[in-house]
Amino acid sequence: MLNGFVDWPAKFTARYRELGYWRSETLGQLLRTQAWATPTQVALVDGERRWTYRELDEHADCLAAGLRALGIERQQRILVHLPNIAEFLPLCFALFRIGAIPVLALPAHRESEIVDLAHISESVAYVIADTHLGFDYRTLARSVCEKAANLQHVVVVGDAQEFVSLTDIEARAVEAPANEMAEPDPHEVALLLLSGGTTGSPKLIPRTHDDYVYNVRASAAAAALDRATRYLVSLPIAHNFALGCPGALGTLYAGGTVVFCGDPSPDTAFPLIEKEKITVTALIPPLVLLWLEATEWTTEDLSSLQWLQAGGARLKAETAARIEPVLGCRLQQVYGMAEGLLNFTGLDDPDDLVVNTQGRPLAADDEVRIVDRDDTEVNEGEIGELQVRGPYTIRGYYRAEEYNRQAFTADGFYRTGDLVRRLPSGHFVVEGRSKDVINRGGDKVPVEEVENHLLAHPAVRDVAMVGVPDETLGERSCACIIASGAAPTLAELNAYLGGLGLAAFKLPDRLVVLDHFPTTRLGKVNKQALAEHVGSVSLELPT
Ligand code: OOB
Repeated sequence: MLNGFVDWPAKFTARYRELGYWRSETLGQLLRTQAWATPTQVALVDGERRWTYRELDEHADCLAAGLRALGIERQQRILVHLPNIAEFLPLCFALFRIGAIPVLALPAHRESEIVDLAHISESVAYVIADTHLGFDYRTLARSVCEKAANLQHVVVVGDAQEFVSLTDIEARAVEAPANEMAEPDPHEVALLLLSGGTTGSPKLIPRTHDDYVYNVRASAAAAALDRATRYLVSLPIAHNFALGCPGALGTLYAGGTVVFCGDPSPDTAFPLIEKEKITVTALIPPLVLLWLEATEWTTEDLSSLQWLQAGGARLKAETAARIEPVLGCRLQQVYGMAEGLLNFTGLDDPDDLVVNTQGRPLAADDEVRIVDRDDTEVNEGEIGELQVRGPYTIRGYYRAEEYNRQAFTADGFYRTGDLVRRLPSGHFVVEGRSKDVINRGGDKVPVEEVENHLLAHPAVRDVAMVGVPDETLGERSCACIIASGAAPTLAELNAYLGGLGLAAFKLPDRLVVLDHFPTTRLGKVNKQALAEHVGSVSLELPT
C-alpha cells in the first residue's frame, strides 16, 4: 500500500465490496473490456487522428512496456502535465497497467505549482507536451528539473529536444515484454488528483482503482452514456470533471467516442460539435455564458448536442434556464469535488430542479450531513456545511497527516467547506462556502498560498485576499494590502507573482490598499467584513 495513503476502515471496505460498489476492477481493465467488446469502434478523435478501441488498447500496452523499460515501476509517481491531446489517455492507461501513479497537473499550472507537486509526490518523471497554445513546456521543464532533483526523466509528446519522446518510449517496448506485467491490486492508489479546495500548500487526492472505477461507472450511468455517445473534452482532461465524472473515462467505459478539443472557446468547440456530431460535453459556468453568447453570431449546427453538463462553480438559475432554448440541449448540473462526492441532477428531473439545484448524491451509500460550526446537524432545509463519507470519497489527503486532522472528522467524514441546503427531494443547493478558497468560475484560487507569496513582496506589509462578486465568473479575487512604504500597483504585484511561476488564474484581479484590516474578536483578519467593505467601495485601482 502506498505510504501516505489513508485507507477506508476494514468494515467499510467489506461493505463497499459486498454492495458491489467495488468490483476489483482496475482502470486498465476498463479499457481492455471495451477493446474486446467493440474493437473497431472509434475510441479517440484528435483533429484528423483517430484510434479504435483495439488501437488504443494496444498503444497503452506498448507504452506500458516502454515505460517499464525506462525503469518506471509499480507505485512510482509520474507527474503528467498535458493539455487536451489524445496522448493523455494511452499514457494514463499505460501507467494504470503498470500500477504507476499519474499525478494530474492542470495545463494552467506553472513552475511554482509544478515544483511543489513534484516535491510532494516525489515523482520520478515529468510528462509534458512540446508546445501548446503558444506555450513551450520544454522551457518550463528545464527550470523545474533544476529545482526538483527527484525527476529522473522528462518525457515529451512531440518534439523532445534534449528530452525523451513518447515515440522513443514506445520503441523501447520490445525490451520489456508486456506479458511480464502483473495487474495492479484494485485497492491500490491508481491516480493522484489535485485538490481545488485547500489552503496553504497544494494537496493531493489519492483515488484507488476500486473507487475511481465506481466513480466512472456510476457517473456514466447518471449521464446515460452509451456507444452512441460522442463526448467533447472541452475542460482540461486532467480535471476530475472532464476525466471521470463521467468525462473521457466514462465515455470509454460506455463504448462511446472521446473527441479532444484543444481549447473550449466557441471558435474551436462549435466547428468540432458540428463535424464530430458531439452529443455531450461538460463546462464550467463562465464557459456556459460564453457559449450562450456566441450562438448569436456563429452559424455552426449544434443540433447533435443532447446534454450539457455544468459544474465546478454555482450556475446561476437565469443562465441555466437559457441553455435549452438557446443551445437546444438539456442541462445536467454536476456538483462535485476531486475528493470524491458527486451530485447530479437527474435526466428526468423536472425543470425546476434542473435549473435551481446542483443535484443529489450519486451513491445510495454517500452518507451526507449538513452541520453548523459545532458539527451539529442543522434542521432539515437549513443551510450548513456539507460533510460526506462514502464509497468514492477519500479518507485523507496524500501525505498530509496534520492537515487531515482538520479536513476530516474523527468518524471519517470529509469537511467539504461548502455551505448547502437540502430540499425534500434530496437535491442540494450550494449557497456559499466556509473554506478560504476563491472559486473563480470553476478555477479554485488557494487564498493562503497566494497571500504567502504576496507577503514576501517588499512593498507589502500585510495582505488578505477576498472574493468579490462578479457577473461572469461568480467571483473574482481581490488582494487587500497594507503597504510598506509606497503602495505597489496591481500590475507590479502580478508581474512579481507571474515571475515566481504562479498559474495565471491565481493572480489577483483587483487590488485595494488599506491602512488596516477589520479584525474578529480573536484578533484574526475578518474576511467577511473585509469582503463586504471591498464590495461596497469603488474598486478603482490606486494610481
Ligand atoms: C469540481 O471539483 P474541484 O475539486 O475542482 O472543486 C470542488 C469544489 C466544491 O467543493 C464546490 O465548492 C465547487 O468546487 N463546486 C460547485 C459545483 N461544482 C463544484 N459549486 C457550486 N455548484 C457546482 N455545480 O469542481 C468538480 C468535480 C467533479 C465534477 C464537477 C466539478
